[in-house]
Amino acid sequence: GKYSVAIVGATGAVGTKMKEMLENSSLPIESIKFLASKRSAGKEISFKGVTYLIEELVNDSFEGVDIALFSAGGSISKQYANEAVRRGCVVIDNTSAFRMEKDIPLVVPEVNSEALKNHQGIIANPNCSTIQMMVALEPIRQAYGLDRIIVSTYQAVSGAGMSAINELKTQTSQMLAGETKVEANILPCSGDEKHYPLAFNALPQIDVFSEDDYTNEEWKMVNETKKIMEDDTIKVSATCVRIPVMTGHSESVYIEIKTDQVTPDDIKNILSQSEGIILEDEPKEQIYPQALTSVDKKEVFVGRVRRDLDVTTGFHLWVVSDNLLKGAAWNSVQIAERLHAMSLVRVNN
Ligand code: A2P
Ligand code: 11C
Repeated sequence: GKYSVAIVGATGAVGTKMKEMLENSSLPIESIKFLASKRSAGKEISFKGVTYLIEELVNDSFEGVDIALFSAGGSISKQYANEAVRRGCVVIDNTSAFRMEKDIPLVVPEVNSEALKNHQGIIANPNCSTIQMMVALEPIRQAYGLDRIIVSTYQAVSGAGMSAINELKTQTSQMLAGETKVEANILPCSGDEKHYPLAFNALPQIDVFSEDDYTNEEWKMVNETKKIMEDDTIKVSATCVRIPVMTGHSESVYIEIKTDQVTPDDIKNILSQSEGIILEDEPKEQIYPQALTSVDKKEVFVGRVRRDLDVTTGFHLWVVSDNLLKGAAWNSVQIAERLHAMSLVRVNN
């Protein structure tokens, strides 16, 4: 049959992209509704050339809905996801609300689609910076085993939502106009006490600080990796940094594999044949992944593949993807397409 679909947070940075991904999806859609806060209720939104009115999110919004894509923040997911499931709706949640819950699958389709089989109504979409790293590393792990990951990220402001995008735009134009002191009210993290300008800056804080002086964003990369790869023994450390880029997260990834005698060409060969990856790695031609050229693309771009100079099993890679697409909206819609293909669009397993 065809599905009734809802987007929760339809006016947001990710919600807007969810709509675009659904417009281009093979998922058979019978009807669709766009949910947001009271502030947006009644505003117009167009889908496949038809105009819809945004509706205020309430529990009964999910009556008769088969699939809901959530991206309105963790607290909204905690409040409404189970209400949706109770009404027979499968929830694909793009927030951190349920990711680490044991019985909730955390899915990157290229890596662990099989985990969808155990879903009980809610499926979690991983953090954007985790997703692109998983797509790049899973083929290498399959071929050679993976012992350790050390990653530093260069993350775009759109990951922090529409208000953060607007804050960076304002600060940038103020600084270009010669103002020396610009206001900061949102970044690095709306839930923290101090705020710093991102314009012409680099902020080594994404989300709030937690155990061992790592931030939550860094812990997400550690814990989600182990869950998605189903291996608690992989060593992972992360440093997450926000930079003044609009869209496209970049990552410097160092890995140690479990096999000797592997060359960078071996790794490039594997990556070039893997689902969801585009290898861009021609140093002589100055070809490598860039945030700007990743925008509006669904794939993960990998380049700068090279051996470590000291560790024989060590390699370095540069991994870039559109954080709003593969990092969020596309991964969620891709999960919906897989659920459909696997006949899993139902809440009772
Ligand atoms: P609204 O635009 O009506 O505030 P972003 O991540 O870009 O900041 O977007 C957040 C999304 O979550 C927006 O679509 C926003 O809708 C939605 N949202 C925020 N608070 C609520 C709420 N209380 N109920 C429903 N949707 C909400
Ligand atoms: C960022 N990765 O770039 C974050 C956004 O856990 O879903 C996604 C936060 C999350 O700010």
